[in-house]
Amino acid sequence: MATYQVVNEQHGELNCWRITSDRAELLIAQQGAQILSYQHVGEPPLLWLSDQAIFRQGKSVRAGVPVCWPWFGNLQRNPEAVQGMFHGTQAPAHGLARTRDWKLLGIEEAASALRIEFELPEAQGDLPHWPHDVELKLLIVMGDALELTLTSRNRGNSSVTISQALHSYFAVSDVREARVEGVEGLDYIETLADWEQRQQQGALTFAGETDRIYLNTPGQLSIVDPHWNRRITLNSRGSRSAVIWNPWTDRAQALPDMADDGWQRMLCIETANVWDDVVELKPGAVHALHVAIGSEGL
Ligand code: TA6
Repeated sequence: MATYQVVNEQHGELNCWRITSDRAELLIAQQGAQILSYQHVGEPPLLWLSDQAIFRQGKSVRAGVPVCWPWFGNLQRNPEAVQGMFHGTQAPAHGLARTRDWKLLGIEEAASALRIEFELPEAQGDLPHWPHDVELKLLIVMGDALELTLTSRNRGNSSVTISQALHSYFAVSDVREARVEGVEGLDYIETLADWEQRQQQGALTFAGETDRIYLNTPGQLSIVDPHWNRRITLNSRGSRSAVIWNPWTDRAQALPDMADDGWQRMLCIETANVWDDVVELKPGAVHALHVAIGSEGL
């Protein structure tokens, strides 16, 4: 990475940075340390940014990679150990981290890659109704792949149990033509049919609303996009579960920050620690959730 440029930009109410290298361009918001878009030079976007995205404080942007932490989705659907960590009455969907301002620790060049690091200082005892002391950092490395590492270190004296996800929105030419490989034969939770456990037959293709938790996931999942002649690869560590989501027609229409046909151009594969894969952090313990996102021709 010979040269790179960092430009501070305001999008609606959100403070953002646009980081451009000779290979790629990344847009990231201070709120949630949320990547909003990412694109390799000469390729269609890799991460999707909704045409109707709303850039407002306290609201996660429909784009890129929201960080879901210290719980995923509806808290009531999490194991009791995760629920018991929150002492409030109104638990926001997908936790507390995605709507709070993170601190940019630094941007530096190392070994032909760019390292961008954020921290959520509030996780050390100052999150509303979540009185635990965890050092929470997100490291983003822009190199041959886009690497994300979300690290939680329990600084307190008692165990902390979390669920989490890197809720990544991928850009596809048309979700109806795309498929996800790596899930063949896996058990999954079908959240749209009473959270029933089922088994995946073959690769996953899309013909309707999809919202599933895949269990015991392998180290690599990929999205095959024939029209764009592209395979997006996700290589993960520290995760044995993944959520795959597409809202399809009716749900997309109900979302104020997604165009009615926006569902056609996106697909979420969320590298996660959910269901029976939640993380118990003993005092002093560290857990790193990692994904490297790359792309190659078919
Ligand atoms: O990851 C899937 C999911 O939990 C869906 O159920 C859907 O609600 C989606 O995330 C988006 O959630 P959000 O709170 O960002 O609208």
